[in-house]
Amino acid sequence: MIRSAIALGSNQGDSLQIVQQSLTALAEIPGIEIDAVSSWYRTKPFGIKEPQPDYLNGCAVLSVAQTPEALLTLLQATEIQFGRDSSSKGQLQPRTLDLDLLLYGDLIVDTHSLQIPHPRMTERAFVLVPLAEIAPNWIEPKSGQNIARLLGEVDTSGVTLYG
Ligand code: PH2
Ligand code: MG
Ligand code: MG
Repeated sequence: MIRSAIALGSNQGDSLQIVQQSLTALAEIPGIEIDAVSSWYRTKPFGIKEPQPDYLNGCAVLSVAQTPEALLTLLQATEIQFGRDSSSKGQLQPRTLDLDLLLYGDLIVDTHSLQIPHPRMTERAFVLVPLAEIAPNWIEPKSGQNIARLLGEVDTSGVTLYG
């Protein structure tokens, strides 16, 4: 099994229920085990120009038997299962569920359909705050720096504990 990290996000519908149930659904897939789940955070929309509701964000560490490509396909299927609009436009529209593949061991993948580590994770406090809770020592292989160190370089003011 390979250790992999994912980010969860939702800013439409019953977000807390959606992210929690999506983890239950992922745990039921053969070859996927959930090793750690972060706290949930309420976060200001980041990098989006139009006004949009706050997000609920968190991260999970998984052990997976799947290849990165197969894991991505399963994450996308789970997004759709939880009501994600499958049309490709509206990338930055509000969504019921966004599951992003962040890290897969220390692998670097750079293809059209898949980039690992997630190319924007190092600038996103809404990813680094929860990820640093559960995987502070994991080295992001492109920067060569661990998650705790990367967290020290971003503005975390838009990220607060949920609830
Ligand atoms: N996801 C994005 C863009 N901006 N901002 C926050 N706060 N949370 C997200 O999950 C998020 C975002 C693209 O997927
Ligand atoms: Mg995303
Ligand atoms: Mg996504």
